Amino acid sequence: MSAFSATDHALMAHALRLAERGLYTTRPNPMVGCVLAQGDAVVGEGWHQRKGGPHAEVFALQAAGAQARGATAYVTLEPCAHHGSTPPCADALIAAGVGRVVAAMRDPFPQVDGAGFDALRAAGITVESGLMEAQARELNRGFLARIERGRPWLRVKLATSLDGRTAMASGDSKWISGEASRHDVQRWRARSGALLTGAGTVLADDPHLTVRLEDGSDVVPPLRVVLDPGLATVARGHVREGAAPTLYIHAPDAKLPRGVAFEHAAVPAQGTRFDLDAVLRLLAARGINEVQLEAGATLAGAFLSAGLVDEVLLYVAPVLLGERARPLFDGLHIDAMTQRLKLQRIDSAVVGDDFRLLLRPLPA
Ligand code: AOF
Ligand code: ZN
Repeated sequence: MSAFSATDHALMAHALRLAERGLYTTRPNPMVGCVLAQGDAVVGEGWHQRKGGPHAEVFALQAAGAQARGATAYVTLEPCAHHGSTPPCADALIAAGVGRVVAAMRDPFPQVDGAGFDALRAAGITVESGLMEAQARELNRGFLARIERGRPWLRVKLATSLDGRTAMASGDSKWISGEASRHDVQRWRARSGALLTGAGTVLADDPHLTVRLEDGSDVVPPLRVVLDPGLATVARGHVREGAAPTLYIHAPDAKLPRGVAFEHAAVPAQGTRFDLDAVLRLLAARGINEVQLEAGATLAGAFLSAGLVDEVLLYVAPVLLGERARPLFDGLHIDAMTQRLKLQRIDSAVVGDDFRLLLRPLPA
């Protein structure tokens, strides 16, 4: 393992920032950034924008032209070696005469997985990997979760009162968090490949589950997914309005309503309880990297109890709803401190009058 210079770090940090520009548009593909440099002078840069479009390296090579010869390529992911929507980036880097390739990480995608590095090395190019790998993995945590474990990254978004309540006993929850928080949620929706909810939330809140960004950013609309064992909500709700597609997941024995066209898939269930792991695997198989759950305490609790939650996005509003209101997570069955579920704080911020916490469950 070689030592990377300060210039290497700075240029990889720049490549990561470029990659991030694809946050709302590259899925199911990963975000990738590429910087071509002669010493510390950048001669070309690019990022992957959309599935089917050119990869990051291609944009950077185009910008660099003849200056790519002998340059170092900083890439946030191993250059591809396969003929997918585009020809292999490894070949393009070789053809351009690049002298050295520094990657943040190997690409676990089965058709690449080291083959990109091998091709570059076989052509006599110096290849180093692992620079700012933690940052690169964090950026593409959804893509990596899908490829490496066959399950998307699951984020549970919840708005809570100061006393940990998410809805009144009646189900009413409009509104706990403030307008600034509800606006902030849009950005987290925008990076999600799917927005998941339950039939109960469709009936109680009638959400649209669409993305509306005020700055007009380009967003690939997330798939809306409703867990509806008996297909009771198919004909109602805002969730089927607008440009985004909607998928209904139902129990195998559900009766399909007649006269309504809708996309659906069956997942094993015991009564009204789905096999939640199977739900997530189904979404991974459809190319979903990040799932954002926006539902009530029942589903949130079920996913958490099943150990399927990767992060909790929590908006804490300075209000009290009292003990008759609904909790954050139902069904945790914790009786002693030794059974307590710990979460790690990843980020905290003030959003309007609310607090925003990003937390990840810690292993028991
Ligand atoms: C790179 N540079 O900028 C990206 C890479 O068939 P495609 O074009 O959609 O390729 C998708 C796969 O290519 C994707 O799963 C990932 O392994 C890799 N993405 N590779 O060299 C890039 N976006
Ligand atoms: Zn490529």
